[in-house]
Amino acid sequence: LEPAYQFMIRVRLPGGVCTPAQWLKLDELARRHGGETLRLTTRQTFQFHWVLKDSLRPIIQGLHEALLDTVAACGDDSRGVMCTVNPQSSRFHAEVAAMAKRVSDHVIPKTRAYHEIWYGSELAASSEAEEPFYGRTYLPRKFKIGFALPPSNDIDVYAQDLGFIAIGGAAGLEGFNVAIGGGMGRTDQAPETYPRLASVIGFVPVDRVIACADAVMTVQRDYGDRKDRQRARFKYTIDDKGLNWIKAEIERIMGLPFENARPCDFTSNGDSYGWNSTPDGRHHRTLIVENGRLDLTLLDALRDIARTHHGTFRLTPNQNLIIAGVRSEDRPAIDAILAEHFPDIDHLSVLRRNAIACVAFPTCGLAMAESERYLPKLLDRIEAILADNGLTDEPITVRMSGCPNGCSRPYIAEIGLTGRAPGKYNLYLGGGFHGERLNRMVRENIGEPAILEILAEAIGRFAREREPGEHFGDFTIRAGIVREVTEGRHFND
Ligand code: SRM
Ligand code: SF4
Repeated sequence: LEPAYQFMIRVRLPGGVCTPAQWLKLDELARRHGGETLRLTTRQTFQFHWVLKDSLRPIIQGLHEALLDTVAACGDDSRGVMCTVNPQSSRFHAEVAAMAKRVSDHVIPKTRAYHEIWYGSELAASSEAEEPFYGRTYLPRKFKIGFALPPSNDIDVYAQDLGFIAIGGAAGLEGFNVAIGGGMGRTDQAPETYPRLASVIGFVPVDRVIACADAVMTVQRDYGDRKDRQRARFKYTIDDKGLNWIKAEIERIMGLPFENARPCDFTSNGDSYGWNSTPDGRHHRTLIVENGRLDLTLLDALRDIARTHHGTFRLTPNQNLIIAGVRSEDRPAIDAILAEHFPDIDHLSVLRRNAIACVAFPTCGLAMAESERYLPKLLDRIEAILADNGLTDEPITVRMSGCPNGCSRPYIAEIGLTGRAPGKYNLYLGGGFHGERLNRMVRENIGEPAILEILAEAIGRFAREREPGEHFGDFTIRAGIVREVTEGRHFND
C-alpha cells in the first residue's frame, strides 16, 4: 500500500488549437480520471488535476489515441509554443499559426523514451541515442517561445524567452521582429531575481525563423547558468553577458545579421469576446472561462457543442476559449446550448474579462496564497470601487498569482498581486495595458483591507484626474503613484 499520490498532467497543444474529436477525448478522460474538471492554462493548453498514479498511463494513452501528448509540456526544454489565437486578428493568422506549429515540432525533444514508458512501445536503441539539440543535459532551464500578431499581444510576447512578432506587407507575411529574454519568475527577498520584458533585437524573414530559433536556443544552452537554478533563465544570461554580446553570438550561429526591426503596434493583450467573423464566411465565438476552470456544467455544455461542431476549439492565452470556424448555419445551435447552460456568460464585467489568476491552492505545491479561488471574490469588491467612481466599463488588467513565480504573468498587469502567505499579497501597479511595461510593487505582504484601500484611492484619483483615453497603468505612473520600471534588473530598486 502507498499514499494516494496525486499528479497534474499538462498537454502539449501548439498555438492552443484542438479538434472536436480531441475535445471529446479530453472531456472523457477528465470525467473518468481528472476529478471531473479541466483547466485551460495561460499558455493555451489543458491541464488535468487530481490525477492518481494509476490514472497516469490511461490518460497519456487516451491522449495518444487522440493524437495528443505531453512531450515538453514541462522540463528544461522548449515549452508549449504560443500563437495569437483569434483567426480574425489578422489576414496572416493561418500562416503564423502554421509557423508556430512548425517551430514547436522542431524544438521538442526527439526521444523515444516517452513512447517506451507510456505507450509500452518496445525498447528502442534510439532512446539511448543522443538528443540532436538537447544532448544529455538539455537546457539550463525551461524556455518559452511565442508568436504574436499585432495589433493583438494576447500571448504577451514580451514575457517569452523568444518572441516572434509577425510583420506583413501588401504581398503577405514578410517575417518577424525577434524579441528575446522575457520572463516573469522571481523570488521574494532575492533581489538578484526579477521579471524582465523581452528586448527586440531585429527582424528575420519567414525562411530564417527556424534557424533563428535554433541559434537563440543554442546561445542559452551553451551560456545559461547551470549552477544556480534561480538564475538559469535566458533573461539572466542576457543581462549577465550583455544584450549586444548575445545578439552578436546569435547572428554568428545563424550565419547572418538581423535586419532592423520593423515598426508595429500592439493595442491590447486581452481577448475580444462574443462572435467574430472572417472573410472565409466562418464565425468564431470567444467565451469567457473564468480563470480557465472548466467545471462539470461547462464540460457538459462544451461536450454538447463538440458533438456537432465542425471547426476547432482554440484556447486563448487569457485562459478563455474560442469555438472557431463555425458555419453560419451552425451558429444558432451553439447559441442555444450556451444560452441554456450559461445565460449570464456574456454579462461578466469588463474588469473580469481582463483578469487572470493562476491555479495556486489546492493543487499547486508552490502556492503561498489562494489565487484562482480568491480572485473572483476580490474582483467583486474592485468592481464596487469602479462603480462608485463611474468606471464600470473601464478595461483594467488584473492578474493574481499565488506565489512570485508569476504563472498569470502578473508583473505586466496594471494591477498585479502575488501571494506571500494565506490571505497576504504583494500589490503592484503601473503595468502597461498591452503588456509593454512592467509594474512595480507598491506594498508588500498585505491583506484585503489594505489592498482595497490603496486601490480605492488610486482608482478615485484616476476617475478625477485622468486624461482622455489614458489607461490606469499609465495614469499611476504619470500621477506619481508608482515609479516606472524601465528595465527588469531595476524592478526591485
Ligand atoms: Fe507556471 C511552475 C502552473 C504558466 C512561471 N507553474 C508551475 C507549476 C508546475 C508548479 C510546480 O512547478 O510545482 C504550476 C502547476 C500548478 C497546478 O496545480 O496546476 C504552474 N504555470 C502554471 C499554469 C497552469 C498557470 C495557469 O493558471 O494557467 C500555466 C501553465 C502554462 C502551460 O500551459 O505551459 C503556467 N508559469 C506560467 C507562466 C506564464 C507564461 O509562461 O506565459 C510563467 C511566467 C513566465 C515565465 O516562465 O517566466 C510561469 N511556473 C513558473 C515558474 C517560475 C519560473 C522562473 O523563471 O522562475 C515556476 C516554478 C519553476 O519553474 O521553478 C512555475
Ligand atoms: Fe503555483 Fe505560483 Fe504558478 Fe500560481 S504562480 S500556479 S502558485 S507556481
